[in-house]
Amino acid sequence: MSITAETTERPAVTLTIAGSEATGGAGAQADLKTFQQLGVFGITALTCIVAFDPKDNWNHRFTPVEPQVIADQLEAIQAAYDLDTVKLGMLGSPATIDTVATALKSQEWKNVVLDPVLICKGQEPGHALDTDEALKAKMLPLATFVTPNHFESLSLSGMDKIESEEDLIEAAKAIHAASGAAVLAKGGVRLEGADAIDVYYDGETLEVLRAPKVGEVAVSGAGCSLAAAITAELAKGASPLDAARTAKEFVTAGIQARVASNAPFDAVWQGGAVQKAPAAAS
Ligand code: PXL
Repeated sequence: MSITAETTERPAVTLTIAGSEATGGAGAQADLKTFQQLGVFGITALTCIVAFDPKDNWNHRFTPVEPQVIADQLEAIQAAYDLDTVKLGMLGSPATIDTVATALKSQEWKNVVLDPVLICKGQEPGHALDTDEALKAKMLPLATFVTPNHFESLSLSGMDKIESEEDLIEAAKAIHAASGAAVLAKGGVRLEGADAIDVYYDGETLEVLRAPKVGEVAVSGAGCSLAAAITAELAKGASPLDAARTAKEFVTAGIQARVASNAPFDAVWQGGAVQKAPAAAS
């Protein structure tokens, strides 16, 4: 293979504030691979390190990064780049949420994409409850776009069940009302039916995005890659609805091309999605 320089165009710069998931399926690793694949320059502030435990049913071993170390990373990043787009992944503790909220409030943002990762197996439940509450109180108001999964939609909407497309629409509307953000509420494999549906709602436009389910088992990194793809598209100037549509196609292709692993979940392969060339001007 030979390599040649192809472009002199400068990419948009996109930050993810997220955890490391060591096996590379989810977290900051999935975000950076997605950013690269969609043509934006990715940077990361790490909030925690997750190492699955193969001796204990692949439960999560969770190690938070010291708040000062998170603040230091963000100080370096915000001094080095004039950023307007950020993605928030696993934050994992009230102390981390405070640190990240302080850094976010130190500047203006055009796009704050919140993947409201609520609990991580292996975390002590009382601790997780505090984290959920801090996330709702301190992060949700800063978000311009939120991407809750089924479990997170229940928690953020306060609904006691989401079993149908109508329920998911109600949840998306409730989360929009609580946050003011554009919402993409993900049904994934949790809702019955042949399609994986996601509900987009921004206060004006309601759209149900559909793609045929690829199997009935969730794939690691799908949620992270979806939110990262939305972030990349917003950074390139797409509207929130177009960003959601492109991200859905990107993740569907990544699930179809998934990488098998010995862990319980296969991993999304972000390289499975190839960008279409823009239509030639006629
Ligand atoms: O998929 C949610 C997620 C996000 N971030 C990190 C994770 C996980 C799930 O394992 O480990 C770091």
